[in-house]
Amino acid sequence: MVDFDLHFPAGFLWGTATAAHQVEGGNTNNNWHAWETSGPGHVFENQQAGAACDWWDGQRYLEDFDRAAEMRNNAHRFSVEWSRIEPEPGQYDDAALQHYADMVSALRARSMEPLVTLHHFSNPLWLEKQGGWTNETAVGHFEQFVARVVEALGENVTLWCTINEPMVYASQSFLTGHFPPGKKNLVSTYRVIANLLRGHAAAYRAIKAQQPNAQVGLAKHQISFKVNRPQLIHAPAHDVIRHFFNRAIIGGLLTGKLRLPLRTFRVPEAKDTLDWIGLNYYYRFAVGFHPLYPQQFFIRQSRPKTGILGPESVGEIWPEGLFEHIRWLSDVTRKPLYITENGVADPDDTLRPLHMVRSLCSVWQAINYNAPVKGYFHWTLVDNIEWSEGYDPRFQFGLHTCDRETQERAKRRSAELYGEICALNAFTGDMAQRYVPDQFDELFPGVDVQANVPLDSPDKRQTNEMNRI
Ligand code: IFM
Repeated sequence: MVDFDLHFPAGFLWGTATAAHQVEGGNTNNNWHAWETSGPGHVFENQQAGAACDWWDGQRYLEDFDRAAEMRNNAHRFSVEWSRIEPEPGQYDDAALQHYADMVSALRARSMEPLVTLHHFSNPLWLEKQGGWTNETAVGHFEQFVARVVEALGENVTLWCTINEPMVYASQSFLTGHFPPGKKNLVSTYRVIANLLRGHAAAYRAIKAQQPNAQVGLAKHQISFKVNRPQLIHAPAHDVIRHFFNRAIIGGLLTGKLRLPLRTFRVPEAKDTLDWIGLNYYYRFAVGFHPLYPQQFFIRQSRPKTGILGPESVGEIWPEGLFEHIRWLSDVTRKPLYITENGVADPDDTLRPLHMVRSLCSVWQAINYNAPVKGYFHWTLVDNIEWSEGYDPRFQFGLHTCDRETQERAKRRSAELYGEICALNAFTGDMAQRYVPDQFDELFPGVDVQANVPLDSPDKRQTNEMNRI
């Protein structure tokens, strides 16, 4: 057996991430329900979230938190649903707030740290009717909502995520039209990005006013990009899209200036409003200049033709990209970093164990370059509704399956692997041998060189130390 351990720092948080609309069920007062029911063509096979994973009426979050505890998770990231807590402007539902307080207590009872997301794609219908985030009044509404949630959950939550994936939300809702309200308008996209940044800043201050010691951040989705050839022609397109998608918001948080292609917004209140930065990472795309895409600054993105390819609509699955994003985000923000989401859609669980290993090797490598990574939240705990992709089985991201008709769950093998990693706070050679034996040589090249050395040889141990990664 090859002997090595990749240890993670003491106190590292291990968890999974979920989002309210994707797991709760019965959310009928938000923009996503309106979108699902006003198709056709909005969601895969015109599906609706329905009961989802039944975390609301059936309180099945309790059994799923047990599953997380069984995986020896010491943290969980979930989001609160604005439309439940504030069903009409200024009217708060105490029972809904109590439900979330109960979820927090259930996590604490299982020795899990809650990380609470305040906005994860869904808006109350009343907000949507006012223009949603295109209207700057959303900022003040969000601030008041956040203050109410913080008051209700109190000191039991100290880790807050203001907004999940602002660039994904803005571009899917207002540029590609895949999310509600299904618009394709660059001016609105820009306005939404600026307002989300303002919303984050307002939420940051609202949280700090009540909890000066709270740790507040946001979850930033980063994409890896590969430049098409010839690079001389395509590199500028790459630089524009990388700046737009990966860097502009971060720049806004650091400088108070949101520099988007052809337009800069001044958002001075956003400066210095980060205690930590969250990284959501999934895919790599190939990008290049294309004369037929004027509405997208003449940029076309496609997936590279080689590598691990999941469903047609997503990019190349390239776990090693985590390293570059961790390095860049921690270098520029100089803040602690959480991997707030990372995972792979894989109904048969054939890719997930290797994906998890390659991802965590990348995280470990970044930590060994002194990146201050504090935790890892796998997306996701149980299969759930994947927004416009609905319940399409090709988009099952769960460590556990979830049959939405019967609500039965089953553990995938990768949940066993994750449980072992979390329990030991390390990934070991023994785990690699058992979970990804076929890929071992590819993952740890060089270990074979010593194949003839007796197992207990100190030389071999030393060589393996050197060959970690
Ligand atoms: O399911 C989503 C999640 O809501 C946001 N980040 C990406 C996940 C997988 O696509």
